[in-house]
Amino acid sequence: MTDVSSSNGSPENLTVNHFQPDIGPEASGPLAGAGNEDPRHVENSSFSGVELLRIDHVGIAVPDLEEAIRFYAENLGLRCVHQETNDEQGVREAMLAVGDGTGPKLQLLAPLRPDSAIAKFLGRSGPGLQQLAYTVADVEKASDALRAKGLRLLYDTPRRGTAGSRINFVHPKDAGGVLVELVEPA
Ligand code: CMX
Repeated sequence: MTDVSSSNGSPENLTVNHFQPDIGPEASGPLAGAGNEDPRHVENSSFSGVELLRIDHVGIAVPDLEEAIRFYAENLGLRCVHQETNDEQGVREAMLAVGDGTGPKLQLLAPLRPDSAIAKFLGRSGPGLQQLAYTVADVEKASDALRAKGLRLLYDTPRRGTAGSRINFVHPKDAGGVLVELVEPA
C-alpha cells in the first residue's frame, strides 16, 4: 500500500504519476496533472460531499455463475451469501464473503443477455475485474459531488442494485480506467 502522505522523494511517491503516461501533457480532466501535485496537498477537505465509507465489493465478470461460485468455494474457500437476478442491469449475480464476512465482498456478475454491460465486457476483455464499488450513505449526494468535480456519472438518477441498494457509476474513462460503483445500501 503506498503512503502518499509522505513526500521524501522515495520511489513510492512515484505512484501519483502512474496515470500520466496515458493522459499526456495536453490532457484535461480530473486526472490531468495529478503528478504535479505534492501528495501532502491532497487534503481530505477537497473530497467533502463524496464521503466514501468503505470498499463495498469488487465485481468480477464471469461467463457462468454456478461454475464461478464453485471455483471460488473450492479454491479460495469463499462462501456464497447472496444470489439474485437484476433484470435492469442484465445480470445474474452472487455475493461471496471473504473470511468472517465483515469486509468487502466479491461480486460475481454473469450476463443475462448478449446486449448487457457484462456481456459486452466479457466480449471485449474476457472474464476478470469489472468494477470497484464503494459504500456511500447517500448516493445522490455522492454523485452530485463527483459531477461537480467534472466526472461523468452514468445515470441521472440512482438505479436499483444488489439487495435493494441504490447505485450509480462513474464512467471508467473518468476514473483512471476503473468502473467505479457507488452503493447506498437498502
Ligand atoms: N472497466 C474499465 N474500462 C471499461 C469497462 C470497465 N468495466 N467497461 C468499458 N470500459 C472501457 C472500454 O475498454 C473502452 O475503452 P477504449 O475506448 O479505450 O477501448 C471504453 O470503456 C468504452 O466506453 P463506452 O463506449 O462508453 O463503453 P461500453 O458500451 O462498453 O460501456 C460502461 C461501458 C461502463 C458505460 C457500461 O459497462 C456500463 O453501463 N456499466 C454500468 C452498468 C454495469 O456495469 N452493470 C453490471 C453490474 C451491475 C451491478 O454492479 O449491480
